[in-house]
Amino acid sequence: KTRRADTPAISAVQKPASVLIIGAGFAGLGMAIRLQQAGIRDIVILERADAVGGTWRDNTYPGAACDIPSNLYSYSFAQNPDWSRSFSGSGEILEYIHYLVSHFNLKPYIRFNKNVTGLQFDEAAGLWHASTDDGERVSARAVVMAQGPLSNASFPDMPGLETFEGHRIHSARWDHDYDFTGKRVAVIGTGASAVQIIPELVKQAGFVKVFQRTAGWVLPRPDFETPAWNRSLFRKFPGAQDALRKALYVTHESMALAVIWNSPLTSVAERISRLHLRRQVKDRWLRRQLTPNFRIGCKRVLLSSDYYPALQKDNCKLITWPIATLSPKGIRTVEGIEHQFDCIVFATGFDVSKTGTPFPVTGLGGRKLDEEWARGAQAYKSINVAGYPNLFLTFGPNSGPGHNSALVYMESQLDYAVRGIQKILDENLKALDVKADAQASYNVAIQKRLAKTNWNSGCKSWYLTEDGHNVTMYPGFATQYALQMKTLEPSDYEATPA
Ligand code: N01
Repeated sequence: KTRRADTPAISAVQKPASVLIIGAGFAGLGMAIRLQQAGIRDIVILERADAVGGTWRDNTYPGAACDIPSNLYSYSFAQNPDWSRSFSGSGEILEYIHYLVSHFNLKPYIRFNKNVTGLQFDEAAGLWHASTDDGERVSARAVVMAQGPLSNASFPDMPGLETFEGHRIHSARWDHDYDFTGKRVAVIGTGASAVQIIPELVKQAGFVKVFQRTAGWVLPRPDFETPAWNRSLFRKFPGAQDALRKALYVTHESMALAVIWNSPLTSVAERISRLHLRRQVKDRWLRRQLTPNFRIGCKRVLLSSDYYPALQKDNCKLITWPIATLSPKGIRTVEGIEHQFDCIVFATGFDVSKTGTPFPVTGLGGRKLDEEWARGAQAYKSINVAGYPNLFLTFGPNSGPGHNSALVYMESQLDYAVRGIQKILDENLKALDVKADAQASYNVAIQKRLAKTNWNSGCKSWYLTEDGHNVTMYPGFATQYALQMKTLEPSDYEATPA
């Protein structure tokens, strides 16, 4: 049917959906699968890009891969027996995401190029209204925010940034048309993205200078090709893959003891990392420059077996002088030397909003979520916020993992959201709103536990707000997190019938 120019916008007459999901990355698609499996199919997914995949669609830099083993970095309800490596590359992870879309027939739910610009709760109707930047309005009984915590690439606020006349590339928005062959390249940053990019860049570029502000802890990455017999075993006996997944889960859980809290295992992990450095870097001066000055776990632990060797290639140099300014020709460090480049790669991370929301969210009585979160985001069990009924967050405040697969945490959140949404629909509720006191006491307990973690041991990281509050990470084992998400305690919620 063709729409006449004077017909009202479709949205104005569209029937509200049961559930609106914002984002078609891992979380949004997983949410749709779990809802579908619970018999809820009246779903709309709004995706701002023109393709699914979220972070794995965007992060296509050379060497992009996951630093959690693939058997754990996938959904337990959709295991992939065919992973080609122990740690898969971004291309294969994206293929897995495409597989989820086709296998679970998710395409019909997704509306691409729909950038949500605001969410508003209509108290009288018990509906959320989402507006998009092309002027559409989509309404739903419940909303799941799955726009991703690391989806906005950030260029640091450096003097002279705009004056640089060469090429600028951000790790999360790679320019595949740029030919690095023979080029003079700078890499700013030495975090998880940089340690994957640098070994690939040195293979192609003329030379690479790496600007390090803080040396990170690096552990070896046991990456290998999966033998064919292993894949056929997993295909024939899915139980064998389940068993491996459980073993990987337990191993990662034990890492919590090393990286979350300061324990004897913390020192063991540091010793292993120092040994890795000593084995791979013979030059004492370089080793000193690469030795971290904070406790392991305070920042994200890096996994790489080829980062240190890459730094020692003839065409690579580590620069530890702080950057003073960018100039038209390159980068000037504080001791006054100008390094000239054709291209600067910014592996400088993401704009992780810890005090705001990606778009205005208006709840009961016109309250605004970013005003409430101005001094640090908080939620009940990381998923619900008092005053914003029927709204579920994925990777909300204090749900980040430092030691285990993000997807393990994600599954707990998705299943919790299904429980809440089922309650809203089955009991025909206008509003299911977490009580403010339940949220407050949950957060008092979380902050008390956070104070004792390595994240608060003095380093600066994207986990913390400017004033040192950790509103990002969950201070415990993934198992603890999963347990708390197993039950939706009705007494913690205010339920308003329609
Ligand atoms: O970003 P980062 P990332 N001047 O913020 C430096 C996930 N991830 O993209 O440490 C100079 O960690 C900054 O220096 P410093 C993972 O959760 C996962 O690498 O702040 N330097 C740092 O070295 C990870 O935690 C995978 O002193 C500046 C770097 O830039 C998250 O993404 C792979 C600077 C930024 O490191 C982010 O990782 C990749 C400045 N002004 C990423 N500003 C997996 O394998 C910043 N830096 C799953």
